[in-house]
Amino acid sequence: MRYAQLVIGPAGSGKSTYCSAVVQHAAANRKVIEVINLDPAAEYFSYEPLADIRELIHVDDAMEDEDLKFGPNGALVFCMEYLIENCDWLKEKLGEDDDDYILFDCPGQIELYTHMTTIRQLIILLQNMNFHICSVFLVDSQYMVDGTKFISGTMAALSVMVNLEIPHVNILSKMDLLSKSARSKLDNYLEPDPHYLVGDVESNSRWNPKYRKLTESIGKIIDDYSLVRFFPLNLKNEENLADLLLTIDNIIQYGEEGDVKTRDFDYPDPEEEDNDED
Ligand SMILES: Nc1nc2c(ncn2[C@@H]2O[C@H](COP(=O)(O)OP(=O)(O)OP(=O)(O)O)[C@@H](O)[C@H]2O)c(=O)[nH]1
Ligand SMILES: [Mg+2]
Repeated sequence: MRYAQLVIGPAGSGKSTYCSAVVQHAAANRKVIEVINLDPAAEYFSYEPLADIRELIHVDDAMEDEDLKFGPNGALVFCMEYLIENCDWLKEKLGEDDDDYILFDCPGQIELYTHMTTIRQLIILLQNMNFHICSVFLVDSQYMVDGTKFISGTMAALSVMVNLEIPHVNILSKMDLLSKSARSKLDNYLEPDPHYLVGDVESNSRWNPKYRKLTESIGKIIDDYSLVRFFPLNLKNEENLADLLLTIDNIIQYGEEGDVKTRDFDYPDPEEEDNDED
């Protein structure tokens, strides 16, 4: 069995920084976690990647090509499709070792996760290579400290969860940047209470009553069905990171000794049961 985190999220949400922090944390605990850069437009990251998509294709290749002439966003989507079409490159880089633990540092284009199918195809490819995968969706906590933004971020997370169909953890990144008052406001949202969220929505526009009602209904559905939860992450706090990794490791069954146990269960004989009732 092999283990992976698909590190995804909007542009600049802290994906590459998270990958570096996880690698360092693992090293400090004598564990090996590797990172593969899957961002064809990446310019800087501080980890040493096991593989780098830019060796296969760079976003500039798709933009400068005389026939393709893509803009930056189309070029990025093209590169991800190119990766799937040329998946032998990735297979070769991943090799066939058992027990690997890999972080995939993905691009920051949200459409890839909310409704396109390329990342889903990548997931199937990895699952066929024996990977247990968890998607880790980072959202910058600074954009979540008012009611409407929080609901909007929650809906984005929900779209990703529905589109990718794999075990999923939502992270509020960059918690170290929040002021005390912003932190306590966010704490109220983390136990989602639609009334609290709606209380935060401004009430000075003409269409506001309807808008409030819609916001409240969405908040209520999310709350009633426990659809989305966020894990607040402060990378400067090792214990906080360790807690998160423990949750993820449990999800992907990393570190469990031996195979997953199967239940030894004898189904009752229906005939015998009928006789008992008589
Ligand atoms: N203070 C603080 N800054 C952070 C944290 N995580 C990321 N940053 C900063 O936020 C900026 C973006 O971080 P990245 O890790 O490059 O974000 P990304 O999601 O990989 O960005 P893209 O790959 O461009 O989508 C950088 O300037 C980081 O230094 C954090 O936990 N705390
Ligand atoms: Mg990045």
